[in-house]
Amino acid sequence: MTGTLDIERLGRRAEAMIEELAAISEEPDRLTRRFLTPEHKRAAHLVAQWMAEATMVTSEDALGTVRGHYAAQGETAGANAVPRLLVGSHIDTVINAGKYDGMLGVVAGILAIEHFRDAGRRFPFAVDVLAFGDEEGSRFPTVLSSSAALAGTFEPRWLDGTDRDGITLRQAMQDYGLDPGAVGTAAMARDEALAYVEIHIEQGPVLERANQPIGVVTSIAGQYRTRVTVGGMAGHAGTVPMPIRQDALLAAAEMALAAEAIAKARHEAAMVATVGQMTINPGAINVIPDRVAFVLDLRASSDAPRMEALVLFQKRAEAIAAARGCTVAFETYHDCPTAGCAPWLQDGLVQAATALGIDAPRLVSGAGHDGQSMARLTDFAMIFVRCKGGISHNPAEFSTSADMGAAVATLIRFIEGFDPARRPAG
Ligand code: HGY
Ligand code: MN
Ligand code: MN
Repeated sequence: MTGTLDIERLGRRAEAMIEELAAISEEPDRLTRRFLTPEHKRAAHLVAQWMAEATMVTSEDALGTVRGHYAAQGETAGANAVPRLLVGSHIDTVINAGKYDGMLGVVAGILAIEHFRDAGRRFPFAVDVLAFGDEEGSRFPTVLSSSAALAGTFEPRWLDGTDRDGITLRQAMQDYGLDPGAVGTAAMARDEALAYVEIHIEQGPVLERANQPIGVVTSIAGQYRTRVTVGGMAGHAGTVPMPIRQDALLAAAEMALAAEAIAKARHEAAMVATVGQMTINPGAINVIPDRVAFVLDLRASSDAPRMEALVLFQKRAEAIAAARGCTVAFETYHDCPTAGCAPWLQDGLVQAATALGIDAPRLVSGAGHDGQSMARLTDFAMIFVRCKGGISHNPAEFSTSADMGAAVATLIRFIEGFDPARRPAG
């Protein structure tokens, strides 16, 4: 062990670094930092600077992920295929975001390496700290794309997805200074990745209700993102009688309510359904909408009920469209299965917390995380940090420096005790 840890100081450092990142936004009066924007690049440069100061060798991969490499004991400069423990999270945000979602995990990894730098501590394995740029999927119709690239599961068709301004991911990558043709170079060899560990705010109320600063995640709920496009008939708001309207918006609204009813009926599967984004055409006050597109975000704690629910929703939506003389089309562009956290890593995190006198409960994550991508490459686990009122994806998102310090300290103890040989065979 590298001596006692100053948890309060670690927490204050985390808070200060998070504040610096929070000042980098596309919008003056709220935090929004989408993938491959100039603000993403500024945040990436700041994170790379912190990594370098912590004596990590920094690089940027083909998807813009910033990677900080803390060399293993005796590792020669430029050595290839060095087995490494991966630690990280994302630095992109939703629209009008909180400061902690994603950023905490990157900052925590950097603070852990800073601690080892100060203690002159190296390990038989390297440690890579990762700052992913597209976890939220708030710009392109992709989700978790940068961690997918590292895991080797990036899909070339994603390059043709466009943002709200019609810019393709391919073009945005080129504008950012990346080569879309080089995406494959981001993939890490399976035998290089020993495990992936992520610190993240809980984004829910469980730890606050249990009065615990941190928890250990058992699994991450699977999720669909399905674009629903409803076609109707434009008409004059003043002259078309109600019974003969083909109003695409009202059909879409009824479909959203159907999704809500389906999710409420499957509460035993912790099912949740959300429509957070909707476009209405032509969008004129006095014109009956003729085309409405929305995205259904559908999640559950296991995959079977989630699949059943999507089929049921599509049936109900088709019936609603038919009854209103409208059409409906579906495109599921994100289908991420439930991902289980490796028990041996969970146990390592619980032991690390226990060594600090913290009794970390285990809990499920309803929110998605880069760990779902990384699960396709290696075993993964997560530490959750209590957040005020469980509020997230909201500027009111808040975690205390003491709780963040406890999470960073737990990560430090986990890395010190990490032994890849404990990974179960097979
Ligand atoms: O949507 C999610 O669960 C995550 O915040 N991307
Ligand atoms: Mn988020
Ligand atoms: Mn997140």
